Amino acid sequence: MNAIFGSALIATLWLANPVHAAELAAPGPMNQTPPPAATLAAGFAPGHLPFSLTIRDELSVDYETFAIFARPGEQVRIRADRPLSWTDDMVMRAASPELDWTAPMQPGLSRVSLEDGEGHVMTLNLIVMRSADGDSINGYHLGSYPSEPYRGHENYRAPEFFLEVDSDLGEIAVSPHFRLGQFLCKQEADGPQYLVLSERLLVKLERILEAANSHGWRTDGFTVMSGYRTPAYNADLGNGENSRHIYGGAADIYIDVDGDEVMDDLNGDGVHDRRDAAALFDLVESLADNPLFAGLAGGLGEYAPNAWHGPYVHVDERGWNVQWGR
Ligand SMILES: [Ca+2]
Ligand SMILES: [Ca+2]
Repeated sequence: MNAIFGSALIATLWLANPVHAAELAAPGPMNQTPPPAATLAAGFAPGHLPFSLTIRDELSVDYETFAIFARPGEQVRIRADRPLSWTDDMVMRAASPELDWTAPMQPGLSRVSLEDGEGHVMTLNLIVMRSADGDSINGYHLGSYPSEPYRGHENYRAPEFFLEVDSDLGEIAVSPHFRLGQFLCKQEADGPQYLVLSERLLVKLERILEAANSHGWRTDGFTVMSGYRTPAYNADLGNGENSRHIYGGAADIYIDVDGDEVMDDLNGDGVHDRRDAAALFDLVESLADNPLFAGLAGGLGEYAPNAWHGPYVHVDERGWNVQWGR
């Protein structure tokens, strides 16, 4: 008797469930491409557009929001895969796939809208950086960068220009799910703070975030426990002088949807510990050969909790894969 009642109840619930109701509905028009259901977590908006840009001939971006950080006067080569119109406060350009931008000499933000003629818009935050003055910039202490780039790699050359960030600029989006202020050094400052930040790291973090949601960890972002570090701050932490953090190419991240400022229980075993960092590490490791991660190789480190921090994972975009922490 109970078994029959139970079956009836399950059947009732099954019919009332809107997911199943949707599955029973007639299919939509053939020209509507359904989202790849197996690859997207319900409710997560990855922020992709139907068009893409290639920035400086090396980084492909198809996000609704992105940022480019440029030296004063830099000629930034930007090519789109179709004609896009360009609009900002000062300039409107006719639609073209050639969107090269000459950075003004004055540091600061230019906000640009790129539109494809079909209503799809990319917001680009173009930020001109400020020149450093030796081991400081506008009174903000940086410390000393290594005089020679690590193993001769160009992306380990000491930066000469830095993003100047006040409280307003810290709030701007640099990609669909990350703000500039999340990457600031924890070093104290009286006035504006300064950092360098790799556009390639932003793409890598967005792709890991999308993969995390596909994996079933529903989250709209990562907590960036440590992003940019000045060489001085990095040295105080006791880190090696070639840390990818001092080049703005690394982020120590965890997932914290419940807001208690430590990594959530990703593996669902009821405790928050190193094994949750391991779960995130395993996910990032599994992406190494994914075509979406071509050109995004870098470091991957797993960290156990201690007295100062919870479990987390280090990711960077140094250009070759290396792992540590296990
Ligand atoms: Ca948490
Ligand atoms: Ca756990």
